[in-house]
Amino acid sequence: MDIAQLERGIVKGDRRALSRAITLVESSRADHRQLAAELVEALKGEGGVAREALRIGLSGTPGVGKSTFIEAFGGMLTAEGLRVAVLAVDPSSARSGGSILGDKTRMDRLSRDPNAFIRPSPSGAHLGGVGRRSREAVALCEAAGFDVVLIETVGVGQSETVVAEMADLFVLLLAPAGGDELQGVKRGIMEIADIILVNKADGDLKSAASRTCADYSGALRLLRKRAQDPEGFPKAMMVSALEDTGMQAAWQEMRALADWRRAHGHWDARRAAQARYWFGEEVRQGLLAQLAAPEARAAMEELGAAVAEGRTTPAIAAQALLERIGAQTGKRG
Ligand SMILES: Nc1nc2c(ncn2[C@@H]2O[C@H](COP(=O)(O)OP(=O)(O)OP(=O)(O)O)[C@@H](O)[C@H]2O)c(=O)[nH]1
Ligand SMILES: [Mg+2]
Repeated sequence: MDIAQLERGIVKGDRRALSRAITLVESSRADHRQLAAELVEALKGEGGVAREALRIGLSGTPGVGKSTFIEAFGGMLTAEGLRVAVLAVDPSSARSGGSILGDKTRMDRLSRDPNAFIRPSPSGAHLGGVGRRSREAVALCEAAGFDVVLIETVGVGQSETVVAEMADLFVLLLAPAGGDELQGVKRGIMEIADIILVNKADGDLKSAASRTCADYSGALRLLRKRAQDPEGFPKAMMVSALEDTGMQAAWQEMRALADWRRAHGHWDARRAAQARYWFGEEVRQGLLAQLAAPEARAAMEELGAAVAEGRTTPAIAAQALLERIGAQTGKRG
């Protein structure tokens, strides 16, 4: 694996090099991890404002219309001459074969568009690994010169938070609610949303979409004001991915918000805070990996037995274990 060659390919915008690099960052092999880390580090110099993509996190429950939306929205962007990358983050790996097939037909035009790059989520990964892989894949797309990177996730579990930590904007896609109940959107998700798009505002669903949009506009106004928002944000809007309506308006709002944040220092501040967050995550993941190593597990077993038999206390045994792991780290340099 020639990292320098991959790097040159990515900087030129070579899609095959980008694909291979993403495969590399998705690998869990230790030697691949090392190469991937080096590649991302090498490409960091290629960043800078000129190559900074707008990273948009997009979340929504299964069936809300994410794929259909990305097809319409992404198509609009490439028609404007922008290059668009689409990455999927799927911590559950519960995606059925049907869904992937569905994506192929729902993103048919975009997947054949030379200005678009679509990468489905890697399967069989736990959330900690998924976060790192996706974040590195985003960095690769950025270095490859994409103007917009869409990071899609199914709205289950904590994946929204993970995606929000790698996106400049977070968009929540909702479907029209039947009756007048608010959908079970968790407060935490509402609090990280920058724009709520009520999809399927078409045909019979239009009036329900309109009510849902009003409900969420109201709910958003009740949230605590955030420093990173100009007047009027976060906001709820209606779109129809199927009929391709509201896409321009949604894009205008996203750009307006991104421009305002850039002009007021929030853009850089957010990226800096995210870098710090991912540093902490790497450290935590690294420590967990150390605990999973055979020697650590053996020590855990041994000291655990000692605690169970009352030969020592949990606190003293834990100290002993952590010291042993610390000693190992020292030896490995
Ligand atoms: N009426 C209407 N139907 C839509 C719209 N967008 C998507 N749909 C339909 O909703 C269904 C689900 O759409 P998808 O785009 O596959 O939804 P998804 O969120 O990607 O679903 P998962 O990939 O399973 O999480 C499909 O039958 C779409 O045709 C819309 O704007 N209006
Ligand atoms: Mg989908």
